[in-house]
Amino acid sequence: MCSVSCAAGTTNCSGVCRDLTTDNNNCGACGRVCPSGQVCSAGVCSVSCASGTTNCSGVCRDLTTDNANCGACGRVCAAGTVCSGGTCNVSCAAGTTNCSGVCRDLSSDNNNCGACARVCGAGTICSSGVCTVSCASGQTNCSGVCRNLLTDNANCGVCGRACAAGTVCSGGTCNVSCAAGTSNCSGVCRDLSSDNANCGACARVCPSGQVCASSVCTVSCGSGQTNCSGVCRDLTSDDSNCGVCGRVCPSGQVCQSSACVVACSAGLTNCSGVCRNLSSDNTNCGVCGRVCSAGQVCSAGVCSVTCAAGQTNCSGVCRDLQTDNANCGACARACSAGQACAAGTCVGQGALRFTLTWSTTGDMDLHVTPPCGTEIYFGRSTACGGTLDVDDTSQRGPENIYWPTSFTPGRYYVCPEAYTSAVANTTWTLVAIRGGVEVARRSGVRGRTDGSVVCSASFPGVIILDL
Ligand SMILES: [Ca+2]
Repeated sequence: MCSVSCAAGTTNCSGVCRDLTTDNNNCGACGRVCPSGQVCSAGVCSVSCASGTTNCSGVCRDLTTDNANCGACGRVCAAGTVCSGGTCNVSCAAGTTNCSGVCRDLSSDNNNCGACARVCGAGTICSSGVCTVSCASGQTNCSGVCRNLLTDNANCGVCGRACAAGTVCSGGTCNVSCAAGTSNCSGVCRDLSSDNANCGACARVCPSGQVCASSVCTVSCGSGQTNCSGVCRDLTSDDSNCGVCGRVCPSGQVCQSSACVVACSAGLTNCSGVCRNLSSDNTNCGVCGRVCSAGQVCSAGVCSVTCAAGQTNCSGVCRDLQTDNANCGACARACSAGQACAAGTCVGQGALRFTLTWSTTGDMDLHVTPPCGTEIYFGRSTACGGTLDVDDTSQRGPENIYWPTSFTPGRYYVCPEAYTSAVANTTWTLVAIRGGVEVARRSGVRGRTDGSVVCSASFPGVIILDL
């Protein structure tokens, strides 16, 4: 007799091959009909389609790979093309493989795991191209599919959290822009240096047999790189492939010299798994493990009998009271969370700050006009989400305006104003700190002492910053 041999992903239901994941009349099992008002999604009758699929006339479709609904319901790819990433192409995008005319992600497709038509058995899931009982490190089981929550726009941070239009998933949060080192390619953050489908530029696809290495398509990975499932990785520094392909460093750790180590913030060094300040740590002075002798202190990375100029001995440790958050202006005077120590004073830091200091005692003022157009200064301490939290009237600053949690990107006018004659022609310094990182530093003098000229493009010596 004639028998039916169904393609991978479909099941023989009384002689007809059905896709049990999406067929409303055979949902999850042959003959199981979804009630009126429900659709079959991932083999379950539901009131709405699962994350990653779209309801097209009552059937849940994956618009990224469905040749009959490519990018939009009803958009059919022409003969000779396949739907990949939501557009009809002559070949499948990197990371996917043409399996009988459909682009499949062999790394996560339970019906095409590691190879076309290789179906994972009951109780297993496809992770990194292997049927396993649980998802590999760095991936999370979202309704039976292993997802990378750091970059998946449909599962960003947690399963099912889809990023809104205009945002992309980067580092597990939906952002308006991609994190450093990645570029926004049609709404997905891509590493152009290593992405075979976006090599050196968005949508520049490496030919079959080639890989993207250092933003160039080549026949093999360059020196210092290793081919991990078709992507060139630097195993010495790749947090997702540390030492060997697929080894993901745990949260809080980074890959250094092929090993997952504790991630230290700027100015600190990992000494056997503990972050140390080598400039002031008496037991790790200059290098890890160098202990200063009794009677000595570590100052600027050198064991000395006294602290270097500009530093103060606080209980045997040399501190810079101008900048040390734990000893700001005086030993043991700690700034609060969300603050930074600037010129010996705790100031608001947050998402963005402008901090002004000057060289002679007196009253300078900081005026800032953010994109909203309302000036922030001593006469209006809060506007447009920004706040003047420190107004110095007698010393050398600081004077500080900051945005605690977020700020509006755009053009900022920053105006250092000499309020009294005592500070006319004093040298001022302005720093802009965005997200804890200094993005601008300017110095100058201000001769006029008329107090409160409106801060705009015509202000003498205005600092214009596009942030
Ligand atoms: Ca002032």
